[in-house]
Amino acid sequence: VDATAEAMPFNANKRFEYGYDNAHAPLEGEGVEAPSDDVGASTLSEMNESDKLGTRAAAGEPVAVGPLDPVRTDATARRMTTNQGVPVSDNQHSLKAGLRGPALLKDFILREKITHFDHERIPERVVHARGSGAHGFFECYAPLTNLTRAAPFQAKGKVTPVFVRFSTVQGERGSKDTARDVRGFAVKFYTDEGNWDLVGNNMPVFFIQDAMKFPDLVHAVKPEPHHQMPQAASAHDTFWDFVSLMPESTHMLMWLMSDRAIPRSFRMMQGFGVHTFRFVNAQGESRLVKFHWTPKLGTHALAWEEAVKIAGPDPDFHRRDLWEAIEAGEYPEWELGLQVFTEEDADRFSFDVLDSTKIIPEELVPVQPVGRMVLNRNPDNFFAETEQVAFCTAHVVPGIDFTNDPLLAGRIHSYVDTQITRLGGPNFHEIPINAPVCPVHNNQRDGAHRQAVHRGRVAYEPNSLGGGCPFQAGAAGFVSFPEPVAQDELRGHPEKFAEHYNQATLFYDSQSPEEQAHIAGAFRFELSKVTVPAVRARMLAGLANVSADLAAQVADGLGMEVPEPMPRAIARVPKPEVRTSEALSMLARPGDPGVRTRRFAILVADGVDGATVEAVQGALLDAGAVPRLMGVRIGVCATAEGGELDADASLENEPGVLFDGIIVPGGDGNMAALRQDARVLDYLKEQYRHCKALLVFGDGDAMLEAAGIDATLPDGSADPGIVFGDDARRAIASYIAVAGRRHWARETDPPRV
Ligand code: HDE
Repeated sequence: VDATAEAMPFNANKRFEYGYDNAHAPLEGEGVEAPSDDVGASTLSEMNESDKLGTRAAAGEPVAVGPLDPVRTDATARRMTTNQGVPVSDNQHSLKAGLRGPALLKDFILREKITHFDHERIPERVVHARGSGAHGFFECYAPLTNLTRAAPFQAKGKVTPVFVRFSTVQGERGSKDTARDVRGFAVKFYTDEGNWDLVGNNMPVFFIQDAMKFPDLVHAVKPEPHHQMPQAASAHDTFWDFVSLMPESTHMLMWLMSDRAIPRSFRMMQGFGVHTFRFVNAQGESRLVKFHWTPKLGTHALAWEEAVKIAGPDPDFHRRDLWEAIEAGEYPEWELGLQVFTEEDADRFSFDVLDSTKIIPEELVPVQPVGRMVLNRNPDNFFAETEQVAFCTAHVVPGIDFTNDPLLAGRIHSYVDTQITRLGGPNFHEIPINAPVCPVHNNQRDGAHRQAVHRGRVAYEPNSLGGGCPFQAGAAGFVSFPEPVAQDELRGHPEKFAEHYNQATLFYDSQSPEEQAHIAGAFRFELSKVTVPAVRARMLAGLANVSADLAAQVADGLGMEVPEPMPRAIARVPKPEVRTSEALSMLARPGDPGVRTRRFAILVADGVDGATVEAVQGALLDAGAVPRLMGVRIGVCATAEGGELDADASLENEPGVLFDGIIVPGGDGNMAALRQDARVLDYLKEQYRHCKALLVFGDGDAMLEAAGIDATLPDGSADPGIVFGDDARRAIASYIAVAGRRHWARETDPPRV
């Protein structure tokens, strides 16, 4: 019998069932040859050299591949064993008393396999359950020694390995990526002085001011407890009931109802540390600081209807996008910026910097770039890395300290605490993805699943039997900033915390008309899902304090009147320093609006003009975009010139919502097959509705007409997002110039097409 996989289109270990062999036991010697010993290999990964381990950073980028190497395993050319290392001879059959007899209890191999399987799930994160991670590095632009002694900022060009996890908040582990939601943006810096976790979000503010309200918020937004609906959605009664009773959430609601809550990609969203943190330098001097991550590709969003439709064909849309970009060597990059200010500056602001529902407008404290972060390696194993990574706000390093933000205080407790349940004990710091890259020595001992083998009899301090080790680091260690506290213990909050609307107004007033329309549309959609009219009315009363215009639009969309504005909690409303801020509008600061890494569908069918396809494909590839040939079905189609093209995807397996742009090449009456396919018309309509750019050759204008698409904007001017390919070369160039952004000007409410 030829045992090569190609020659045996069946389970080679069950060959007897296919008449090759009558034996029910493995052939003698089969599956038990000892692998040749790798002389000199000292780690599992060295013994298991394979291509997978070759996915390393380019030269000069010393990322965190080193510390994980000893635990990376690869089964290539290895025999199968039990968890105890016992070679397994037959992985197909349980041990039985006779071929038709009962299975035997002593089959430890079956029992080990099933027992392990029975326990292979761990609890999902109570929030941020759905996420995707990647490895990379942070590189410092210039030393910040005057501000902080934190290790990553000590020298120009210093590189610190990082692991980053992006997430949605409300949905369960398997929920859709494109829900309207806040995105988590958690960065673990493996510094020389221990791990620093900057556990942020893609929005710079939060719903609540005090950790005391966090369980209430999460219970309100998660699926309702009686029937566990809806999944990964805030559009339901309990969420709006809660937030309408918590006016402090109004500012965050503006962000959540904006397009920031439906990012185009994890690679195209900002990140924020949210709280005010503290930097402390070697002299013990302190400055207050806010952290900002700005994506190199710019901040871009989906259209709401598109986000809803993507959730069907590709619930993994963001996970896939991140994975594919890194595999393709298109490493996502962010710049880290800081807002640095003093306590005296903070005292002068009209808001409290300890209040996480407030930003510090960039007009008051500019953001200074201090370094960049590049993600350049996908995890080897989702569970081992992305699922087991444990971010904790309590993980700070010398030079970084907390402020008295009452939301942060609760987080410092919560993250460590939650890992004890999720990861099954207090030793989660030893799981390879969580382990620091610097040595760890203390007298903490034992606990479930201890990995370290502590030598000697001393596990206390002071000691003389162990030479006094490990010894305290003194001033070289983490020294808490000696912030004076001289107040009575009490429950409550400072006066400025009671101002809830100024910055919600600032946010709304800083948006472009298109962005404002999307915010109004999102409130309308969400509140239309609220079944209790009094909750809708209460929310409208809150919005009336933000903007009369917004409240009126939302009320109109719900068929309601705008009620009296909700009474304000603060007697004298402080005057805001800033009325509009460009930094708050994604469209005002789109960053790079190019086509790099964007996905394009080129429709093909028999009779397609092959030369056009080739030209478009080549130009898109040159621009760093990802063109896909989209057929009525996958496989070969004939070009007008008599050549052949191989369609990568079909209208059925990759619907148009998964693409940033669409190209209809000419040829044979624009490919008769496509014109007869109703899905093509839907495809074109959706591209148009979601304001993406279209490039149409030949008599494709007839196809647009059939789809009801008008190439003029509501104001009568030509739609710059629809390019006609009369002169192929010029058309392709002008298409690429406009195809990286959305053409919102064509949007009407309700849609025309
Ligand atoms: Fe979290 N949060 N959070 N959070 N959070 C968790 O920790 C919590 C808050 C954020 O990819 C949990 O390991 C409290 C703000 C991210 O693994 C938990 C409060 C911000 C992630 C927890 C907040 C965040 C979490 C759940 C209010 C932005 C995912 C599992 C006092 C600055 C990290 C876990 C990852 C995860 C608690 C508020 C961001 C329960 C008590 C504000 C990105 O510990």
